[in-house]
Amino acid sequence: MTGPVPELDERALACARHLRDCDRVLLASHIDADGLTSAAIAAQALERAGIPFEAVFEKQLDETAIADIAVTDYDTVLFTDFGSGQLDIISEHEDDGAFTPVIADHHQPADRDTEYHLNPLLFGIDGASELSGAGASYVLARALAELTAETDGSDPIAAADGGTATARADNRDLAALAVVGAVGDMQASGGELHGANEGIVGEGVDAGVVETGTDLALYGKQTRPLPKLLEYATDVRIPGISNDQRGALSFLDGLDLDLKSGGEWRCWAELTREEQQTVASALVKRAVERGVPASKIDQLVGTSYVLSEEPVGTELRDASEFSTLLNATARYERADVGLGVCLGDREGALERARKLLRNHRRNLSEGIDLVTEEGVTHEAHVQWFHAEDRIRETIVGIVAGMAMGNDGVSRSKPILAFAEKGGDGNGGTETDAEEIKVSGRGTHGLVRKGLDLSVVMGEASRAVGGDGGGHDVAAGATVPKGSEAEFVERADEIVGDQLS
Ligand SMILES: [Mn+2]
Repeated sequence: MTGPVPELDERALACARHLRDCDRVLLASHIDADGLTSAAIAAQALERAGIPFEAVFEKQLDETAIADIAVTDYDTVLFTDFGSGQLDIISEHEDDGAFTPVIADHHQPADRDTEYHLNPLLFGIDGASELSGAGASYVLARALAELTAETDGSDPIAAADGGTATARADNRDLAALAVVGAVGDMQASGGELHGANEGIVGEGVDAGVVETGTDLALYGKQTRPLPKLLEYATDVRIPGISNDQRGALSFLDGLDLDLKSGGEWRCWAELTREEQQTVASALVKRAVERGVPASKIDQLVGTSYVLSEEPVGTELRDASEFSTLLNATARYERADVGLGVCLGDREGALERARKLLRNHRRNLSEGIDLVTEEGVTHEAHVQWFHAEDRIRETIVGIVAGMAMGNDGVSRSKPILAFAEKGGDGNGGTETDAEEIKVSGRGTHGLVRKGLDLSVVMGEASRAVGGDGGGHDVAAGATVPKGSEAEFVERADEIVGDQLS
């Protein structure tokens, strides 16, 4: 077999052989866009291979979650998009004979290994930028199909009607979900996917489920009316258009194009190629005139990943809009809805997912209003606010990042945002939280000056009896209630050292 990632072939086949011989499997996956697409890929591969399974989702695969999995009477557990980092705990249960783990993950492995462990990092492939959890699951899915074909002695469905059916028979149709997972895990850097991910994109293109092209790199090409597409695009700030409703409208009005249909603004995806080119060149021209640096202007264009079998004008057609929709279901712990959308439920699940995304956007804007109205407290090197139970802990970090730059919220200091764990974000709920979630957000400019929030959040939280970590520009921690002031003091010191 030459799978999409040849380095992983042998291990993937070993994992697939073990799964094939199981009477049934428990599928456990992470709740985020990559975890949901991982589960959807694994679920379809298991189903097509005739292996019964049940799926469970966890926000965090901690000791308790693994113990809960161990007491089920499944002999084999397939972990997707997590499991590697928890191998120390998982292996203890394996040693006790609780279950055999099969792991398709891309995170840094703990200091133990196991036989059926499929992770790009074990084979010299970067798990942060070249292969996602969904990608690892896809490699496994391709291996499962390979075994099925061997057993049947042929490609039965392919023989009957070729084309798409071939893609289904060898699971290459699942490449579309793997691309959504990789994009959801922010693996498209510099506007495109790289390395092992490129191999998967290639299989998706061959299978007719993915189309790539050079296109405007703005979010919302399928679903946002043109003025909103331009107004909300703030990764590359174009003065007079970004964050400027009237500016965006007058820019479009100034083009010699008919961009409305039935009185409504059209979406980017509905424009002809010529119309798109006219808008894009006018946008670039405007950016140049307004002094946007060339390196920034380059970022206006990137590779688009289109799911060609999905209808034009829906979130599902664009990998980045699809992954945003999935993240919205994940943030509100509706993995069932996200999985349903991935598995093709285009009515109930899709409508519920859209509603979750609308609510999510409303929660974000209400959260930003709250922070802007109440303001933040400025220390020497950091600024902070405490949302208590008025902003949901799962979104307080995004709110903090988006509020930076608003009145009174500086972009020259990192921001720390506290929220009670377990709150619903509506206030007034009796959460009796013992634990407080802290999210830290910086800017890339601060990171270039030495800021590393993963260190700040990790050290400051451990100093007060909590724990945390993450990335240089964004990190999180959990601390005991009542330790917030001490946490801020420690964080302020560490940031001061980093930026000095
Ligand atoms: Mn992932």
